Amino acid sequence: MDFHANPLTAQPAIAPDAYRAHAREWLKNNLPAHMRADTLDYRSPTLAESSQWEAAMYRAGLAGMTWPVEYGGHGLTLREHLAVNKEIGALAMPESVSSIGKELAGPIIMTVGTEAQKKTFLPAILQMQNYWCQGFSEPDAGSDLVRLRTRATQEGDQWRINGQKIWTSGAAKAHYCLLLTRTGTVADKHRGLLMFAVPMDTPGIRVVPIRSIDNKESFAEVFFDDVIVPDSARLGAPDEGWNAAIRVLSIERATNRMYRPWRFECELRQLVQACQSDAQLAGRLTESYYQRRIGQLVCEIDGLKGLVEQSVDQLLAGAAIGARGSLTKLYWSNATRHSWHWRRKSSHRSGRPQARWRGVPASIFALPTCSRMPRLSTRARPKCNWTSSPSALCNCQRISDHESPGRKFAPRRVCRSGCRCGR
Ligand SMILES: Cc1cc2nc3c(=O)[nH]c(=O)nc-3n(CC(O)[C@H](O)[C@H](O)COP(=O)(O)OP(=O)(O)OC[C@H]3O[C@@H](n4cnc5c(N)ncnc54)[C@H](O)[C@@H]3O)c2cc1C
Repeated sequence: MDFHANPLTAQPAIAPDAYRAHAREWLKNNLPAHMRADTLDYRSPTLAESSQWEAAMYRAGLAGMTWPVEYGGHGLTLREHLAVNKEIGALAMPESVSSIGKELAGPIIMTVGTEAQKKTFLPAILQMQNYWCQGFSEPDAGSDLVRLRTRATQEGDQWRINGQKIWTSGAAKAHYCLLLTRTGTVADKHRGLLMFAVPMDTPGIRVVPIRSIDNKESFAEVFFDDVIVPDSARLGAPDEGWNAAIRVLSIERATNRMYRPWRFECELRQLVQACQSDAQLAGRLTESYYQRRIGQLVCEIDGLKGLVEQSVDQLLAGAAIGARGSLTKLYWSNATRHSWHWRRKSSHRSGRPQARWRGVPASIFALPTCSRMPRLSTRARPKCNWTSSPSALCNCQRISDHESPGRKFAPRRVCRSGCRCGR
């Protein structure tokens, strides 16, 4: 692959529209065919290929737009970031393999990191020289993050870390972990939390992959047994960990993967085109069921676009995003679910599952939602084994809302067969 840096990015003050046009042109000319999920040539890129591709995007000015020039960024604003993300969304290109570094670790290092940490980590993230994972969730501290127990104890000018994290995306390939720890007791709740940048090759760190229902190992449990890190690995002041974590989470909800609505739009367009080119599926498009589904998705996509644009306006005006960040995540989750549900249903009814939308990512089943769970599989579903015990949980830990929509915490019937049917 031959990637050329675009001279446009060296110019000051380009209008966002011109920047967007530059992004469109560059992506169109440089995205390898085998990385386009809407072509027959598509194959899942290797880590090295993704890394090479993202480094080239950075050199062309399509990553690190808002980061200061002294830390390797392009010194632009969220307007240009949004403009580029619209074009990234418009193409069926692979997800970033370094989004935790670029979109979570980078911004928080920029906010609370020391000058030495900024100079060390930020350019390396943009140049795809290191990957990050996010060590926040624990077995007993998920939504209620303040219950986390992973403990950091200061010993002179170093820290000893003991504990366990779970659902750590990309832990197996990560070079660094953005780790949230506790210096006091669990009773201290939001106080006594401390964040670190921990090298994943530090002795005492053990990564145990979690195999998800789609047979992938994108998550892991990460164990910390007497892990010693120097004080220079600390991100922010002791006791400032909660504020740093909240910043990370608000970035995650509001500005991370801003391209989502434009990507949904792209996928929906491809799906409709695929249906139109297939005699059996084309008929489905005239059915009111599918028309309602498409209409619903279009509304959700438009709503999500509006939220993203408003968040950018608010951030540029220096205002806090507040609840809009959570709303964006909720809209995104619902649109993801509805989109996959519709794909499954259309391919199942036609009897011709399309390669493009055959695999439902397991992660969508863990997304927050107010809608019903889609079925996990339309084929070879094992017979369910129902129980009426209100206290019983499904073996796959998923609570049924089939029989009692809206009462997810008090199901009347749950599946006990361990078939992972989602019911
Ligand atoms: C795709 C994906 C990637 C992830 N990657 C990472 C990662 O890299 N690093 C990381 O640290 N974590 C990661 N997570 C984990 C993450 O964000 C957890 O899903 C989150 O911490 C929730 O924890 P939990 O699974 O224990 O659910 P729980 O906290 O047990 O919640 C289960 C359900 O109960 C609901 N619930 C919980 N408390 C309440 C309440 N008080 N009132 C009403 N409803 C409630 C929740 O909304 C949810 O529906 C990832 C998750 C997903 C889906």
